[in-house]
Amino acid sequence: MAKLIIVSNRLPVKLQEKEGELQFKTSEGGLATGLGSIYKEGDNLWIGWPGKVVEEADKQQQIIKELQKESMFPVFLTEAEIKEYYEGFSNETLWPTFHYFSQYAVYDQQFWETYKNANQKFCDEIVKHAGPDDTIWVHDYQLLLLPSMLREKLPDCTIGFFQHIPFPSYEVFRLLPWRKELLEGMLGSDLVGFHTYDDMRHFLSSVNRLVGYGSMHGWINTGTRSLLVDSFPMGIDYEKYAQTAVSEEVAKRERIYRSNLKAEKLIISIDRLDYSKGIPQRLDAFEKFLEKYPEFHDKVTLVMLVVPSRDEVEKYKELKEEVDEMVGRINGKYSHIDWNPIQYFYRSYPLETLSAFYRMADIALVTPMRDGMNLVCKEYVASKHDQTGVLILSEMAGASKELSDALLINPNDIDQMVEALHQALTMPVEEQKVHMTSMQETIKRYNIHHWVSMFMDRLSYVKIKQLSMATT
Ligand code: GDG
Repeated sequence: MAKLIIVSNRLPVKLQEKEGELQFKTSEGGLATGLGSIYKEGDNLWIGWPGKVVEEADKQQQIIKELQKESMFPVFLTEAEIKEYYEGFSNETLWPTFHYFSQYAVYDQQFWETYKNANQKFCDEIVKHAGPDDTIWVHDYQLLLLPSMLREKLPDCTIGFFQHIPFPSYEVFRLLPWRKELLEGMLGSDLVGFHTYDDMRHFLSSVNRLVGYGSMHGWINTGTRSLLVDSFPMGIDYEKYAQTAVSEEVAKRERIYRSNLKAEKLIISIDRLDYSKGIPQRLDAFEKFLEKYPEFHDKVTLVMLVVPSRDEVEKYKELKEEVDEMVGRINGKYSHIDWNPIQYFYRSYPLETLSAFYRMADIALVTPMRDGMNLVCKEYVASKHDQTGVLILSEMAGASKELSDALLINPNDIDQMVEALHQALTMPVEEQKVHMTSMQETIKRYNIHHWVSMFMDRLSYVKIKQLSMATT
């Protein structure tokens, strides 16, 4: 029977070693939840790196055995591959370029060679499991070359590719020395998906100018085959966030946090530590807000959760220092004995804690410089059980295309962010409810399950269309 093979850089598990014993914890990430219902069906499976460098053969065997029970198969990466393929090419070359931070991009031939080899390693593992009738769904920028590698080995397979981060405009993408090879890698797919229409247009324009293929209504003809490029805005597991927010556990946490936080109004900010998320600019805006509106001193607190991320990469270490310094300076300037304007946490928290913060927050301040989609803002909206609260959202997040009821800001315009904060803090409850209700309707409908079925349906449609094109 035909099966679905999902491929991502990381498997949806956390692998830990406790007293020599290997333990797995299934991840609660959005992708894992969305695909969870389908990847365990029938013979479907998931292939990816288990998240830890394991070189001993006996340990690798143990991991393979354990993961197999969960329909997962590992691709083992070496220390050097993690450094050069993952931290290097993926996170120091592609990530900054695709987020319009090309001044941070490192162009290193060795990183590129290892990126190619690592993509080949994924391909080799997939080939062991895939048959000609199978569908392979490849995820994200770490695996841009994989669709073509697979196409070569498995010409009849159905291959979908989804990119979770933005695709930059041609003028930025063309800066990459390996730009043409990257596009050719993606063109091995039958369907290429992005979060937004703009990303899709940028991709088509780069394909046109760098590879020479035009397009019609998203269809590209390579001369030997046709593929479709389309946008699929990713949603969240709405019910999970809505239900967690009204659970007894979350209500209990909220009572504890409220009694400890003295301020009347709470602003929440949650991101991985990443320069694309605009954390320093957000702090700058909050500091200017405190300066301009002193009547809010003692009354408003910014709860800022920053989740450690890529701390081996130099730019991330620098950013951490910058954020630490800014928080220290602002708190040093404005704190009283019983009020800190910023409560800063550099760690990750369980879902229930996140949910309590979402539920309590009068404002969510989501201001990335660039974001493929941004799920935090959607989770906030889903958690507002009484429809109060205001979302301040960057125009540069893919989510802004769907959430036009948010207060949309340009994260480079600090004064605009200051005024948005003031507007949000003084917005009448009735007005908050109108906007929140409308956003909830959108997010509830276009949830993660909708996203998965849209992509899979479109992929089947492409195959049917290709067949009819071949016979006419
Ligand atoms: C990439 C793209 C795109 C955060 N802190 C904790 C925690 N989180 C969870 C959030 C949310 C997820 O992490 C972050 O997702 P985002 O979408 O906001 O951002 P990226 O990690 O950059 O994701 C992005 C996404 O892929 C999907 O396509 O939207 O644009 O960059 O779900 O809740 N979860 C827990 N504790 C934390 O402390 N449990």
